[in-house]
Amino acid sequence: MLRALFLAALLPATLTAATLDVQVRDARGAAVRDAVVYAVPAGRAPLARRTAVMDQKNRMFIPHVLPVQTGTAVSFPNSDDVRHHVYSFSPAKTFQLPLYKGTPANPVVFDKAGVVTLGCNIHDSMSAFIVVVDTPFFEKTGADGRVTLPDLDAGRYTVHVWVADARGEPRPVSVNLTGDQRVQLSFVASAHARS
Ligand SMILES: [Cu+2]
Repeated sequence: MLRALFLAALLPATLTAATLDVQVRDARGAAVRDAVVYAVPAGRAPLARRTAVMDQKNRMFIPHVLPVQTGTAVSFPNSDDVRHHVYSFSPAKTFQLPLYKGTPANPVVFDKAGVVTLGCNIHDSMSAFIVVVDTPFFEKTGADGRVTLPDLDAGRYTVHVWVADARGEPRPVSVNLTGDQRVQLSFVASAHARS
């Protein structure tokens, strides 16, 4: 057992883990920002990030899109001087944090996969999305519409893309990673999140 671990440690990371490069564009070919790309393993997903933060600043939620793994505890600090009243009616997580300032004592645990739409009862313009996924392998695209998911163990994965305001998600893609490869995928989202 010990010897096997030692040998594994000697192998360069590139030989034991695969990397996924994913590009998301809209129908016109423009890069889509803030798309959530996530790879769900066929077997049991390891638990990684367990906490996250959804801040409120200048009467906005920051970030606008927050991907988390199922089971993650999210804290909702209010960094403004005015009070906010955070709520969600989404089936994946229905909750509210009545009018408050500062940081609520208890974070909210997102224990069910799905998209949770956030709002504030006081400020109608405040909105954000928490995208709860059954995998620790996720990332958000930047302005170039690209993400890299590194360190994926060998095995079969289903790669999904979620885009706010899109008319339906692009069809998920199944990939079989051997643990020693770099795979490129591209998706077309039916509508641009923000133009
Ligand atoms: Cu508010």
